Amino acid sequence: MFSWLKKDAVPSSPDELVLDPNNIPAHIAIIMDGNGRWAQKRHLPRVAGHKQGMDTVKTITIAASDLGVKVLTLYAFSTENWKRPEDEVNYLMKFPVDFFDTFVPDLIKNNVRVNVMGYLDQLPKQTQKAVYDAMADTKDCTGMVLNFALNYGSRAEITTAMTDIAKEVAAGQLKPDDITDDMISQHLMTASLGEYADPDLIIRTSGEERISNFLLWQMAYSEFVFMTPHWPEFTPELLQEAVYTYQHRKRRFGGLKNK
Ligand code: V07
Repeated sequence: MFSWLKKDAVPSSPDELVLDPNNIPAHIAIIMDGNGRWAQKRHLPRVAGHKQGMDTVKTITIAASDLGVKVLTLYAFSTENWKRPEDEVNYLMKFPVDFFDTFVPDLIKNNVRVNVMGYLDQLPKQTQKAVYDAMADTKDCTGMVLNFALNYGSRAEITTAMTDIAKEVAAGQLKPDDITDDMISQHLMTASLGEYADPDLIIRTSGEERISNFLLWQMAYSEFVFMTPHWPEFTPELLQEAVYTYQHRKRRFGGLKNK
C-alpha cells in the first residue's frame, strides 16, 4: 500500500495509481452518504449501515493521515437530520460516545487531533461530553486534524456569522465598507483551521451529486469528486483514487492563483 510514498517508488504495473506526494490535498471534506442504502440492500436495519460506516470512518482517518492530509472533515450529522425517525436520531447521537470509547487511543497513536464544528449545545448532554472529551484528549496531537461536522448546516453557519458581524457594526467596532471576505471566513466555524479552512477536495459517496448545505462559503475553489460506492464500502484505495483524480485536475482559482 502507498508504494508511491517509498523512496524511488516505481509503479509495479502501468495502471497502479502513483500519487504525487507534493500535491496531496491539504484539506479533504467527505459527505459520507449511503449508509442506510447499503444496509437496505442487504436487508439489514438502517442503523447497521451507520455502524459499518463508523468502521469506515476509522479506516479512512488513518489512511488520510498516512497520505499526509492536514485536515479531514467528515459530515456526520446535518441540522436537517433531526427530521429522521426519533429512534435513528437517538442511535446516531450515541456514535460520538462509542467513537470516543473505542478510537481515541488509536488517534493519539497516530498523532490525530479531533475537532468538531456545529451547533453542539443542541446535542444530548452525553454526546456533548464525548465530543469535548475527544477534543481534550487529543489536544496535544500535532498531525492531521479530524474535523467532524456535527449538527452542522452551512446556511445557519453563514447566518450566525452575518449576525455576529452586524453586531460589531451596530456597536461601532466595524464599518460596513470594511467587511472583507477574509473577515467573513474568520467568523465561520472553520476559522480555527487557519490556512486549511477551505477544502481542496470534496468527496461525496453513494452516487449522489449535490452539496446538501455543506461548506457553501468554503468550497469556492474546491474540486469535487463524486463516487458511486456507499460509505460503508469506501476504502483507502478509493480515497487514493479520489486524490489521483484531484491531482489530474487543473485548479485555476478563478484565474487569481495558479498551482
Ligand atoms: C456517525 C458514523 C459515520 C457514518 C455516518 C453516520 C453515523 C463518528 C462520529 C463522531 C462525531 C463527533 C465526534 C466523534 C465522533 C459520528 C455521528 C454519526 C452523529 F466528536 N461517526 N459518527 N457522529 N456515524
